[in-house]
Amino acid sequence: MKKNETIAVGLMIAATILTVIGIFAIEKFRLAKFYTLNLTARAPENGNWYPQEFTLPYGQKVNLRIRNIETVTHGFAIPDLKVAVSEIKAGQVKSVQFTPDKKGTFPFMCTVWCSENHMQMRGKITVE
Ligand SMILES: [Cu+2]
Repeated sequence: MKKNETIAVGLMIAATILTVIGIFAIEKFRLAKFYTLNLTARAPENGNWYPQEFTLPYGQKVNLRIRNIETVTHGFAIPDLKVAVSEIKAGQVKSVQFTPDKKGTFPFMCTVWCSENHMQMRGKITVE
């Protein structure tokens, strides 16, 4: 009886560990199919978006990770591709997934009034 209980507890622990590993593996596999791009949000006086110009693959799923390294809130939008992240708070990282469905060069910009240079907080995305 004692031995069976030990086996049962062992199996439960193993099942729990395998479930957790499985969830991470599925998430990793899901995101592996995405073209990932890391974007840093900074007000123009602190260097502006980095990178300020980049290229995305047409028709492929994109995972855009935006990191706000500042002490003010920023926003993000690519109006031509109908992509927007309303608020990225100080220190936050936000991810947005989309598929670029138009070729060309499009502006992207900050959508939150973040500094007196806010209107210059913009960049260019080329989809090809
Ligand atoms: Cu901003």
